[in-house]
Amino acid sequence: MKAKLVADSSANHHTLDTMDVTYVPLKIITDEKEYTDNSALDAEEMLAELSRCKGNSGTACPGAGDWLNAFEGADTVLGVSITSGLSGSYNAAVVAAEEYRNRYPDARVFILDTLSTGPEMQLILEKYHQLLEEGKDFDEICAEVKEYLHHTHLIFSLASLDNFAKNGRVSPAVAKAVGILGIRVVGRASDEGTLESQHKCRGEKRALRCLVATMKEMGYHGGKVRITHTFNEKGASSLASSLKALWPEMDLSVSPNRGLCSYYAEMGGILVAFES
Ligand code: X90
Repeated sequence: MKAKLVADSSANHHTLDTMDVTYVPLKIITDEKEYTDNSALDAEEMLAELSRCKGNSGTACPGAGDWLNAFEGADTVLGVSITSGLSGSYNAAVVAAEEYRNRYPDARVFILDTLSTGPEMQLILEKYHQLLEEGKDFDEICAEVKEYLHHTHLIFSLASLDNFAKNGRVSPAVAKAVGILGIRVVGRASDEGTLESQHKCRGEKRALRCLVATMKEMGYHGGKVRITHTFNEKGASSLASSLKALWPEMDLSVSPNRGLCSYYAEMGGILVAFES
């Protein structure tokens, strides 16, 4: 079996021990320039250019053709996408899956709509990898990963929702309340796969405490945690230390957001995916 793991770039390009992941890039687009969210993108430079650029900006999901190219060469495709509640990426992947099966009738393709993004997609990729290593067959893997998604969650602390509002992915009223200096919005990916703002916190310290409390409320009890951040190593490490103090045995990693998540989470943003 030649199995391939495929994800759109909102999963933040991370590596697995013994297997490659093929990433399908989203794009970040301004009046002046188009950024492709691949491994060559310099996200810091992109954010600096975006903050200087007065005009509009937005994003675009991959097309079916991009997903199709990524599937090429596999007889089994295990894919994962950003939430269909905010992006067309999942739909494009489903169209591509259909076309791939037409081209190669023996091929098996499964795409999971995470109703989430970023580090929660990382947890899913790790789960696919684990199940393959355990020698599970295609149907078992699909069933188990769907079940796993009931036990993974995404919460966040963001200092700005400007880019969400600009793209009509959150209401202007919600975005405005966060724009105030020093205010962080803490919330989660809703069951529908949209942004749900839950608390406004004054200052990062309070926001980080709020994240820990939210994890406990949502049933975290020592499972895996994946933290990603947009140029906020300090905040992410401080959160990691607070968690380690409570659950010393936990499996935790901290890594940077890449292009797409950096664009929406903006400077200082922290995303936390965890198992319940
Ligand atoms: O198709 C496109 O153009 C991409 C649209 C993506 C919109 C959402 C990106 C979210 C990035 C920000 C914080 C977490 C929010 C969670 C909501 C599910 C990460």
